Amino acid sequence: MANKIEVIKGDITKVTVDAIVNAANSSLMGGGGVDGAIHRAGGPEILEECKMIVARQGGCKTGEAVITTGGRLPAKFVIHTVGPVWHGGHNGESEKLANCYKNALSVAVENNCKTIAFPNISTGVYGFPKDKAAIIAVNTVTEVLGLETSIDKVIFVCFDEENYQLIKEQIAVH
Ligand code: AR6
Repeated sequence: MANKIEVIKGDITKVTVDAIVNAANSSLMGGGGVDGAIHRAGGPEILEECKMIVARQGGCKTGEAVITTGGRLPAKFVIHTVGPVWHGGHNGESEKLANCYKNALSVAVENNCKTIAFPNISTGVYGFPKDKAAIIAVNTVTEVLGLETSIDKVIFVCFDEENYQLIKEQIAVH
């Protein structure tokens, strides 16, 4: 399974894969961080599809995932998931973060995506400790790859050096 997981340092909006994952918020109306970067680079089509999803189901709950076009991005799709806000760790944060990875990958499989890139969900504005988040991210993706044989590659795209090193360490453990 480990040979299907990669880590790179960089900007997820530049990565050519079937789907990139967005660390969104439950409004699905865009924001700062990676969410802002994805909407800026992908163009207005992504927000248009988010609006249709909101009209249909009223946003996206923490831990859940929805899919839109990739618009002008090199990726075909954007899978929007909503990470938990860190409140000290006794609020189900770890389980919610694991659900983000699980549900994003299920949506990817349902849409025949074989290559998927993830940012470090919740480790920016939402304040999830990066070391804990890296363990959950790599453990969860490894588990799913053991079950979902249709996925060829999962790439962690880390924007900062600390996340890059932490994810690299976790991949080495598996
Ligand atoms: N490519 C890859 N990773 C990035 C990029 C990029 N272009 N830009 C930032 N990151 P954050 P969150 C990394 O704050 O903590 C938004 O406003 C960043 O270094 O984007 O889940 C949403 O609308 C960090 O490691 O997401 C929500 O309101 C990681 O992406 C809220 O922030 C996540 O940081 C979500 O907060």
